Amino acid sequence: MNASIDDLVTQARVAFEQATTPADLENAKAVYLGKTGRITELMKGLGALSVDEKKTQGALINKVKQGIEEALQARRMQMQAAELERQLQAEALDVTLPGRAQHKGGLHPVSMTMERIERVFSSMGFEVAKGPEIETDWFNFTALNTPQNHPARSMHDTFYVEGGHLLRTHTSPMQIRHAVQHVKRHQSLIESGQSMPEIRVIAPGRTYRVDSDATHSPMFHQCEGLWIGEQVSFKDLKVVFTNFCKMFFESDDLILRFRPSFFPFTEPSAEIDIQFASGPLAGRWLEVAGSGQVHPNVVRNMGLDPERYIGFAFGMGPDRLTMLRYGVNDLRLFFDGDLRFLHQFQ
Ligand code: 2NL
Repeated sequence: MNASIDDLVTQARVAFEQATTPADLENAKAVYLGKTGRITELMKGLGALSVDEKKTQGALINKVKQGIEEALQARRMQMQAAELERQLQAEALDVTLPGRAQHKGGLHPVSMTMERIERVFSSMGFEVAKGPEIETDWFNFTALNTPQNHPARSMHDTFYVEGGHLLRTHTSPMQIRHAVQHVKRHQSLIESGQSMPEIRVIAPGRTYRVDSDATHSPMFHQCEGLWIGEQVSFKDLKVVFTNFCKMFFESDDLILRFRPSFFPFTEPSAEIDIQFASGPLAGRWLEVAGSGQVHPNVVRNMGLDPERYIGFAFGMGPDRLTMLRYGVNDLRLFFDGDLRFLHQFQ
């Protein structure tokens, strides 16, 4: 009898060990310590015993009960510890893993040049005008004094789209649009014979020509500039463009040369060449822009009297300026989208 009572602790311990969940453990506990459990049954049996037997048997049952409770408590702690360990494992962080990279975007080198040009001219009081890439024949050619038979108008050189429209071959049409708006805005001033505020604007943007090789892309960038007033001279063109070059290339060590040329929209006209005194391009004359005094017919097409208003215009290629500034030797690199090339500018 006593031996089997002593065994109860061992039996209970085994049952508790075999329980794998807290619910299992509570069920196992009920078998020994519950209302109809083994210990309770033994307690009930004490009533039939003598006083002496009650004493020894009661003490023994209590000892066994205590042993079972200890075994239960030990198993509970063990389960809690195991559960905690499992959670820690599940939530473990491997701090040695490489971090998730934050991929930062960046501007295309030509966009950097465009923004640079805009900043420099803004600092000299120029507005920045942006507008349509699909143009009318009037704004792209006729208003710019380009005759009907001019080769630039041929299908060979210009992309034509439906409805007689075309992809602009330069950004000058945007300057005409800007000038016409400017003149309209100040019409009453002009009609009353007073002075109109000067037109000072640049037009940066995408332009298109039927042309494709190592130095020509069918889509390329252009930035034109226009300054119209009553006292604007070729001297102002020289000052403005020289200042621009010095600011753009961040160098005072350069000289400009204005070489006679021809454009339908300017008269006289000049190519602008630049020469650096130092650096990898030192000593060579590099062509950077076309320019000239705005042709009287073009001034008239802006809605102004060419006898009173005069000015200059220029046009340059930001793609080429980007190549010069960063030492890039192939124009096509700008349009291939090769990240190995583009990353170098970030
Ligand atoms: C070049 C030549 C040039 C102009 C652009 C212009 C614009 C107006 C009126 C008169 Cl609204 N002229 N633009 C003038 C001379 C040259 O660009 O070789 N560009 C890359």
